Amino acid sequence: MQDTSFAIHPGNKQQIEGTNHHDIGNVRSFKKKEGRFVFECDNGTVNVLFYSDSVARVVMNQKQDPVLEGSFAVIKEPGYVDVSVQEKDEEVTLTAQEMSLHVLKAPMRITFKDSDGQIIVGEGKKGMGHSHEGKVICYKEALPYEHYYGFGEKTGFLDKKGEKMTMWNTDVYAPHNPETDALYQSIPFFLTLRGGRAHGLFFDNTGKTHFNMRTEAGTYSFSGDSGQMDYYVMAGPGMKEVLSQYTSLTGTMPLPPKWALGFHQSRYSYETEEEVRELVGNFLEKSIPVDAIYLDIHYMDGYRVFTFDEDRFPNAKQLVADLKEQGIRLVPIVDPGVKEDPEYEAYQEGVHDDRFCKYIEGNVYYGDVWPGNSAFPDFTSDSVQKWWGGKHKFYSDLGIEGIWNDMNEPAVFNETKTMDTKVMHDNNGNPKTHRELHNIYGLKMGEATYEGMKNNLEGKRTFLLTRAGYAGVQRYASVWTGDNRSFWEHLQLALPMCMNLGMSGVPFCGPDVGGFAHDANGQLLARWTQFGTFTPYFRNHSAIGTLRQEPWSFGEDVEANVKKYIDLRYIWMPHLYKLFRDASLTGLPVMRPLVFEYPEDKNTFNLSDQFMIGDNVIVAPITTPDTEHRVVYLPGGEWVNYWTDDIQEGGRHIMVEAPLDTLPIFVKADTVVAHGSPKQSTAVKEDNFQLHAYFGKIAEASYTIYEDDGETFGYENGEAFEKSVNLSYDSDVLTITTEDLNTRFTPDWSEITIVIHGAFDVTEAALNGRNVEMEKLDGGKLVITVSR
Ligand code: MIG
Repeated sequence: MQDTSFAIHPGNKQQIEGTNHHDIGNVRSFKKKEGRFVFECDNGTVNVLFYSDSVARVVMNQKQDPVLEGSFAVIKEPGYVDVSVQEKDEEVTLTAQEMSLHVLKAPMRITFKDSDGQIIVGEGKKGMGHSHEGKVICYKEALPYEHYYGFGEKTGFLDKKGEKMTMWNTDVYAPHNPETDALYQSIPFFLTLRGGRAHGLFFDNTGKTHFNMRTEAGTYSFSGDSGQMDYYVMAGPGMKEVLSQYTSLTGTMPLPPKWALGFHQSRYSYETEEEVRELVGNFLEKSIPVDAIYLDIHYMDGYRVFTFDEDRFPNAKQLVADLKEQGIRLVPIVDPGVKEDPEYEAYQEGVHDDRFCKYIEGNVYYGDVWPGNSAFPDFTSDSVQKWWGGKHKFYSDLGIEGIWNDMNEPAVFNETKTMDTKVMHDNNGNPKTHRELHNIYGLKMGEATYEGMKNNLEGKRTFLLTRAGYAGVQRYASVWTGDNRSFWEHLQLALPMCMNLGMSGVPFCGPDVGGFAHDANGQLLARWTQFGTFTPYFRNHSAIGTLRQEPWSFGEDVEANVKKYIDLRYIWMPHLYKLFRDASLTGLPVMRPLVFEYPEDKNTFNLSDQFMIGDNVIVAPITTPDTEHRVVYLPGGEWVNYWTDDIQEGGRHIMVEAPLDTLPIFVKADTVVAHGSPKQSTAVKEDNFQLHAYFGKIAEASYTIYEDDGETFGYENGEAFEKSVNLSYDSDVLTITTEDLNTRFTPDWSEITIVIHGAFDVTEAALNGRNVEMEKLDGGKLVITVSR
């Protein structure tokens, strides 16, 4: 009935939000207890804990003492933080180095301030509260000029001001549109930008949660249908600091194997071994790079996970080996549903060893998914984690190194689209209902899979792709944005969605290139592939029954266009790999909105149709049909058109020409990007490492090269190559200085080709104090080759 006008029947009165809850009331007592601060209030107990000088946690429980253990997202322990306490009649002040909490007593209201005494975020008329039904809510003061980013995987524009959002992992096949709310991922974290200053807020609640950023009344709120009010405030002061603080709590992405960064080809489904071999043959024959091919649900025997259908795939091991010879990995899909079949090993083991989700009464929960009636592993138990991870030996023994997790919201074919919320999760002996833990099912499946594969691969990095997740999912998996469609609107939608995932701690993300459902067309595929070149995750995928969408599916012109951009991905690979390495250390996203770099520039606040790669490259895809021009915003400074070397003065919008085979790209003047060469896959050795420096007014630029073997964890023991290169020029002399920072890994390439763009007057060059030869090309380009 929701799809007809019946949905707005006058009899359907909705409860007005916030009218039915009790305020936390007054503080009755305050004490310090074992490193935390305890406030007993009229309507609940509040604990405050510090995780660092700039991260504090507030937990409110209306029924019992706040539960501080057992977060699924946070892997950091509260730190020893020097906090000075001041108690007055009306207020308690807790002061750490970078942040202080001012707790008004009657009623309890918390204001967070920075070390200058400026308000980070405060509360006003309303603060924390709870309702009879066990809902918890918190209101914060909102200022008219602030902006919100993050919230994981949401449709709509970049800035979430004015939005109302729900977190409840949901399989949404219906076309995603601006009012599609809950999707596959739930990341209840956001950054607030307030007049150039930023702070973060993470609401760690694994049930259904709501964010109301419709701030007209001067407040925003976040609430949970179950669980505690449990949130962290990160003091910033910049957006980058906030993300580092958030990922210091929830973890950063491990450095993926390099092949995971290549171009991936998928289809629901490549159904037989022959089809896969033919597909690979096409890529090789056409010299289109590819690093991974996906096997969707048809590879299995009756959709039983940990099996291959032996008619369709008579020799999976040989297939995997032959593909690997060509530098291509096979990535099979693994869904959580285990077919109810007493003659099937995974089901037998699951029942026998009590691995499945059950009702409190002890009966196994069954839901209908691809294999029919199925049971669902209870990933909240460590023993199930081990069992499931170990089962992946089936794949690793075949030579498989990467896994694709789907349907792990979990999705079930029924009215509610998921598991019965009454199901009980074991949670290592601390049982909780599915209602309370729904949003972590995908995260915990990802953990089991990642850890299992990592263990099985004995020192090789694994790759996991997941559809569902919760805060912290970045520790295990990359995320694709689910079932989009081959609509231009969905290409547009993917930009802010991926940028906000990046600002939610998930740097490794991307949409299905070309669109999953609906028929693609050549122009859309070409433009979408251009965008995909610069999304951290780059996979072409399409649904059963839709037009084929492989690079050659729409004629030669489109094929050449698509190939140009897949090649470009490999040209940019050394730079992207370095940005992934940085992201794995700092938590800062590879793909980021301009506001992340230019938080003082109002033109960037809601800029949703262009993005940055790292801190110096702007990419402005074409996202509408038959369009060969677009406006690009360039922030203050000088920007170099990547294709023409033209220098543009920033701080303005410019009109850019973008014929069908052109993706507008701008590099910030006086910065460097690293390039390699196009190749069939990342398995092919790189023998043409280049640094491109774009000189502007400052005439100075630097870069730190990062390389490692791309497939083992050796880098964790320092087996990497790092070298800094500094370039500057003064009137007509170019000075290059290099420094080896780490040479414990030896790259495939032995020379670095330095290409300087915009060095018109240079007549001489010196490398570490000695004259070097240089080659002058047209257009102010200069080429110098230095040894590694
Ligand atoms: O449509 O496994 O989002 O990528 O191809 C339901 C089949 C199941 C949903 C995934 C999609 C995948 C498909 N799956």
